[in-house]
Amino acid sequence: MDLILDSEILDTLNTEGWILLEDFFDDAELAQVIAAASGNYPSEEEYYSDPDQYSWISNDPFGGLVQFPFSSISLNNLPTHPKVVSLAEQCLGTREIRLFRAGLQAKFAGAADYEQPLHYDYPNHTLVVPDRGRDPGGISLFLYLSDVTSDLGPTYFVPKSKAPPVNPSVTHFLRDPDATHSRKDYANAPELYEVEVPAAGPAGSLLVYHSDTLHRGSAMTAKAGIRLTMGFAYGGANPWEGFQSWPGLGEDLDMVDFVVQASPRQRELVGFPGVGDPYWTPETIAAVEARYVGIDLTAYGIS
Ligand SMILES: O=C(O)CCC(=O)C(=O)O
Ligand SMILES: [Fe+2]
Repeated sequence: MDLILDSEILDTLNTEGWILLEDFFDDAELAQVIAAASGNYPSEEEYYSDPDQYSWISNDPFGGLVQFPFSSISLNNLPTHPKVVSLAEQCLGTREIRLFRAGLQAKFAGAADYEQPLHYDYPNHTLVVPDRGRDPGGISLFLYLSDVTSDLGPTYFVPKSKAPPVNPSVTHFLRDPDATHSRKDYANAPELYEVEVPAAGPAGSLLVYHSDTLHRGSAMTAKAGIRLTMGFAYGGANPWEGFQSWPGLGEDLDMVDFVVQASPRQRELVGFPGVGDPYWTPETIAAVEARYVGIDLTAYGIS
């Protein structure tokens, strides 16, 4: 396993529950990804000159979400980039991991209310509760494709050292001490908002946090401006964990393009049988080659 993080940073992730790594990719790689990602959205000038034309962005805080697979190979390869995979393996302490989800998200200041209550990500990434002593739990990541300044909606975190222990009965914590709510898994906890910290950082930063770290998306207070990120999540290769369904996208032509050019390890991260899996026989290799035109399955052959 390649070690991407030095032990001090890994300790910070484990004790505080989140880290922000600047300059994770080299400049040329990052520039290519930013250019491809930006193509999915109006520019700042285009949006603010006629916001009504882009109602898909403003009608809902997740309106600017475009989920994997994308129509660009450089974007498709990013969530399973070898450096990201090594990082995820190191953070989760195992090679037995899966990509749970990936998506580009653009938020435009003034377009929608991006404020969220403090929450954990695990309740919609696993059907049980992470047990970090015994299983790897999960991690969520955001690659910043634009500068995320304090007025452009940085994610806020309650460091684990200041957070209450996870109580699986409560997953969302509201700022207003008097807020009423009908869900029994919501609680009022204004004190947590006193100790939260923003994860602001320049384009190229990679935010990594545990699925049981309290965090929230925040309002964009700038008059204008775009926050562009790619978010993704990894966790254990278990049927009780996940988010998007990759087999359900099997007929999506962007998924087909991704699979054809991906490495065996990239394919494994979205659920393909790995090299050496008993699934692979001369017959199945021929059948999968027939399904995916142009795929090279040499690595799966019995040598
Ligand atoms: O967009 C963000 O900063 C965080 C979003 C988030 O935490 C979520 O949607 O679960
Ligand atoms: Fe979240």
